[in-house]
Amino acid sequence: MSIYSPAQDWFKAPSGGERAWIGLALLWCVVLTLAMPYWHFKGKQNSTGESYAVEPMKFMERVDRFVQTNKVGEEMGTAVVEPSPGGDAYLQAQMWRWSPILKLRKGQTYRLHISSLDLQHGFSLQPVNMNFQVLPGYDHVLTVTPTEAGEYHIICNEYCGIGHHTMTGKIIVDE
Ligand SMILES: [Cu+2]
Repeated sequence: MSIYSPAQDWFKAPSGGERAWIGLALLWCVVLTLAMPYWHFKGKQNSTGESYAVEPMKFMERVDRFVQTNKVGEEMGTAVVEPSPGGDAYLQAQMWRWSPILKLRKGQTYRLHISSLDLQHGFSLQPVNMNFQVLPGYDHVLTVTPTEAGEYHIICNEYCGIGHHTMTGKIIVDE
């Protein structure tokens, strides 16, 4: 309860500049609301939302099988794996590493399966700045076609504990 009650006629309808700004803000709300579904369907770097339920241990088994069949090398204890063009590629997130290192070919399309073994992580691909949530229990499939050769770095952009800042990975794209 306030000390003084407000005057009975406290409400003054907005007018002039105030009215214009309210209208502008409202219009912008409408534009952004429409932009969300539009971009979901038209944005070229969006996920199609393709995802499947998967038990973390089952996903780990698939990743292991993928690594065993397609391994081409090793870098600092992490397997370097080259999936067949047009095929499936797997990327596993866990505290606090991304594995394996993927070797892709420019212009080829891959089905990239991403999931986490423990808790929520954030897949952030640099320097192109593509970001996706990585959740345990979900196999999130991204259809990717690298358009430029080079080395891309993956960082975790979802705080996941004491070693979060060391959680980095790599994708190599060859010509
Ligand atoms: Cu993480």
